[in-house]
Amino acid sequence: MKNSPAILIVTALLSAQLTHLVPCASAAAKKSAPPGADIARRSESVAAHRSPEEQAAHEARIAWWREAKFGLFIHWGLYALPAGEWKGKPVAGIGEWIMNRAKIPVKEYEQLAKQFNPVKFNAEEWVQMAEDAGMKYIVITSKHHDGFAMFGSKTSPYNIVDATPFKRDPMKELAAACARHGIKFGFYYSQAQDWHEPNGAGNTWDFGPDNRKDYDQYLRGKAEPQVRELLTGYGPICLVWFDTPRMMTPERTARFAQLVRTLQPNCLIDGRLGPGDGDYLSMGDNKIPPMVVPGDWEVPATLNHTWGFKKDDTDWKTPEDLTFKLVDIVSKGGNYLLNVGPTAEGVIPQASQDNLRRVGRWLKVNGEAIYGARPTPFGAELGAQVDGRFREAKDWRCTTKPGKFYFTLFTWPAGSFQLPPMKAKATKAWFLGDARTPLRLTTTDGKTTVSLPEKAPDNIASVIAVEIDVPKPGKD
Ligand code: JFZ
Repeated sequence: MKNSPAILIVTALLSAQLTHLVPCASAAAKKSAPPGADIARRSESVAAHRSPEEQAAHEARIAWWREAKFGLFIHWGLYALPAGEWKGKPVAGIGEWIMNRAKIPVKEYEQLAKQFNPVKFNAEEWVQMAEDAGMKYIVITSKHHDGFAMFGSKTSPYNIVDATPFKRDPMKELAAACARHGIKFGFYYSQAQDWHEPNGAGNTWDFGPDNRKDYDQYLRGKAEPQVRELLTGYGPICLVWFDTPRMMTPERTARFAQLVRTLQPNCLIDGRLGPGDGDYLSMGDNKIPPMVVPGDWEVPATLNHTWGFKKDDTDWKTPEDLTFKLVDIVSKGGNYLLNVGPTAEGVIPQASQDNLRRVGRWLKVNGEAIYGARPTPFGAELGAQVDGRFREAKDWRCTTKPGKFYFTLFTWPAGSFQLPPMKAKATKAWFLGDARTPLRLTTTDGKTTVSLPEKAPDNIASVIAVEIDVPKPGKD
């Protein structure tokens, strides 16, 4: 098991409390930029502009999120009705973009509201599913780019209470269900693009180019008042997930940030509001960095290939793949925000539910390796540079807690698992879910191996917990 110097340098950037876990290989001089270095720089720059007071406030409000690791994203809106098809023809691309992709005029798209009647919607069931999946927070589209508010808005009649036969406010029901289940509740809000409004960004087919619009009229007249409504009418909001910051100058960004910080100081702001002011970096959709990334960051991701429901997209990621991605992301220091796209009837597709619940069953046994866990101090297990390209390795991942390492094995080794080189001494090992059966540790020539049974105890991935004796600072 070799530790590439580049990987060790990224590892060394981790917080001071982890430094005692850095493996013993010497941090050799950096030869070329390690994979993921650009992302690491971006992540660090998120925090760079904060004053000490802002940094302290940020630390306080993000503490729960750092523990949570796994959240449910929900993309739900009028686009669930066409479900990827317009006038009998499939429309390529993500489902919630159908108005834009098919250049549907506002007057036509608006008509969808009259048919939107999700009678099977049940907030309790949705939140129960998130809980079963082991997810700790929910972020739902309160208004996507199509401009339709999925909450009862006084700012615009183009909303689910006033414009549909449904007449209920599902956001109120979800907020209440989340409170009952102890799950944090947050809103996605498309602050910049609003294809329904003449002065919102994005709708060039009805309203002409964005640079001729009175953008601030839209921001002040709709987006800002709606964000205010969301932060005053639904109890504690854990997070506002802004998106696609088109034309968001620092000044416009600051207006939204001010709103959030004033109305709900504990509410997080994601990384897509505009320049500055976010609490964490939002990675590109479905983009998992190759390396450990310092700072706070999240990967928003789909279960198939769309966010909003599309009837033809049944290409689901498997529970095995989802579990790997969750562990992979946590071992690199991030959060996983995984999306479902409910139907126009208000039902989360069964395959999404099944696959998420399977991950939840794995977490019931192995969650100790995930919630509140810190990234790997190693790195060689993530992959290596081969012929100038990064080749990912997928055999195992490591997460940590004070005094403990968790090795999640996705490939079952024959007989034993050799621990990567480390300063700390491994004193005890066991499988999560079977803490009373110790696994034998053998050290020869400075290499420690854990003896394993022939068969993996978990069908998806087994986690070996290793207790370590951390060397005292000052001694090598
Ligand atoms: C945006 C939306 O346009 C999309 O509909 C969905 O809501 C998604 C979660 O976010 O799409 C993006 C935004 C940013 C990136 C990729 C897709 N990005 O930074 O790579």
